Amino acid sequence: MRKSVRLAGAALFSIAFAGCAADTNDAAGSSSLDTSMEGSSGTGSNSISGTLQEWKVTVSPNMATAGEVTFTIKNNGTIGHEFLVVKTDILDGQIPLDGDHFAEPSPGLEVIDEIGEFPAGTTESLSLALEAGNYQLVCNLPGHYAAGMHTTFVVS
Ligand SMILES: [Cu+2]
Repeated sequence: MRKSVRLAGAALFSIAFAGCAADTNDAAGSSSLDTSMEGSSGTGSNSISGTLQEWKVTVSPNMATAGEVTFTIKNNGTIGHEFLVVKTDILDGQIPLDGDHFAEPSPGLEVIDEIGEFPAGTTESLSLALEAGNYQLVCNLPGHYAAGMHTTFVVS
């Protein structure tokens, strides 16, 4: 079940990324993720940078306005991590666990999308449309949420 969720997330990511690339000129086809926002308007204030490591999630800024939000996340740890965008009013770190991780789906939360587990030392991006509300940005690999890999994010 988790495997299918991951695949769905990866597919959505690909679609979102392709859509993002289509917004820029063909001439920008070779540009990196870092420069992609230069060619478009309206997404600059919703560009979020962050890191994953053992055992925390850090993003800056930790808020955005409703609409398209782009997360650029580096795995600064020594092992693989994943990055989930979870819409929930549950307090930071308080999502009830089913064993060593929380179930997807779970009552009181919605996993909007995710970057599936990616290796230490690499950076991935995820663009998605977010509604106003309270979010947690988490890693839900076994034991990682309980160990501290979660932070709050607010969309207004
Ligand atoms: Cu992790």
